[in-house]
Amino acid sequence: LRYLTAGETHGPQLTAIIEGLPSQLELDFEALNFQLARRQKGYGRGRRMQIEKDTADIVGGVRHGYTTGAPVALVVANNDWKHWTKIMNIEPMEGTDEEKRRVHRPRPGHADLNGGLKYNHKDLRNVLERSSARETAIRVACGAVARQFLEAFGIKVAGQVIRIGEIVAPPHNLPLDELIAQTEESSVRVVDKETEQKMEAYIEQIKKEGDSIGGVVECIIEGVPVGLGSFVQYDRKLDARIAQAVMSINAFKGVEIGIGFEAGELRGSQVHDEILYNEERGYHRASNRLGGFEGGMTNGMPIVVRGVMKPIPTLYKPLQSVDIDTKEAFTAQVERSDACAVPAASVVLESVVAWEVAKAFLEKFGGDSMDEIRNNLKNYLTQVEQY
Ligand code: EPS
Repeated sequence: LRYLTAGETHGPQLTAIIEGLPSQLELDFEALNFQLARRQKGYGRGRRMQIEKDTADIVGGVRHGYTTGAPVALVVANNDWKHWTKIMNIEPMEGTDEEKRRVHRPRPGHADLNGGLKYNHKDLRNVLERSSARETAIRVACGAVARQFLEAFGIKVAGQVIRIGEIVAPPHNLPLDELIAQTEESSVRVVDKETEQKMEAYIEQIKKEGDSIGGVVECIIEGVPVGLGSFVQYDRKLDARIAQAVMSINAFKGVEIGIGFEAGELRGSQVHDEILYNEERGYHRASNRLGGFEGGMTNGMPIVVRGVMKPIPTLYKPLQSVDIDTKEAFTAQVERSDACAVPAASVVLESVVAWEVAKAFLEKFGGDSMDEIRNNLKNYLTQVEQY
């Protein structure tokens, strides 16, 4: 299972091709678009999100509501494109730098300068158009397909915001369905209403000061069978693949599985999850500090992954940089930006983790149709039960 994406933030559309999906997967188009809408929400988003109303068009690989086994092609249109048709035209364009909206002032924290140097672009727009986090819209569309595949096997995906800047959400023990329902009602994807208010006020303050703020988001996946991924080779360890996927989300600077970095502060007896057995549940763990992974494999406990997002680098408060034409210092002017995109990043995290789990699931139980996969899973679960 794999996908590639193409498209620029102010181009006509984002495109993805998913290859390796089995046939007979029923796709719920409304549920797919619901995931795109979730990513657009969240307190702290800027003006661009008022322009976009993201929906995914499926233009290949699906017939009468079911996948055929052929590559699935997805398209998410950019509404903002109509304001950029000349500037983003694929045909050669005459005109001044101003008319072309040439960018020669790299923004600190963005891909602009490194990308310009690497690809030898004197117009940094050629870098920023593709490096923009707009691309996460199509990644969420792919993740939504993976999520529906997992749901067909009773696997559920949830997410929540753990921290925005100084404000931390208190821990809770809600069942997954409750967590999903309550975070959906929250402007910042937290359960606790007091925390929500504090986070909103905090984002307002940051915005007023012309600044931006990041945070920590968490993804939980329940119902995953034991034994996805493998210890036998570095690139088959599923926790490692998830880490790569999380770090590939724009602006993410770190990833943790389970208690993550806290494991470096605690003793072994405080970290490892004791093994229990009973008829009903079979083997399970007394706790889940290791976030569902031992030896690069799922252990049947919920997968718990956290990622940290840095503050968005486009600031109203000017930061110093150097003009690539004159080599002179300047302080950046900003047209529009999000002050905080952490709630949206929570949805992106869910999407990329769901994708990696779906991929590992298909590797283990792989078949060309949903029926074949169901049979493979059933045989394996019987084997595990009888172990
Ligand atoms: C982004 C900059 C902003 C964001 C954009 C990501 O876009 P613009 O430059 O058009 O104002 O709104 O995010 C999205 C469009 C989106 O769908 O999330 C950036 O530089 O990464």
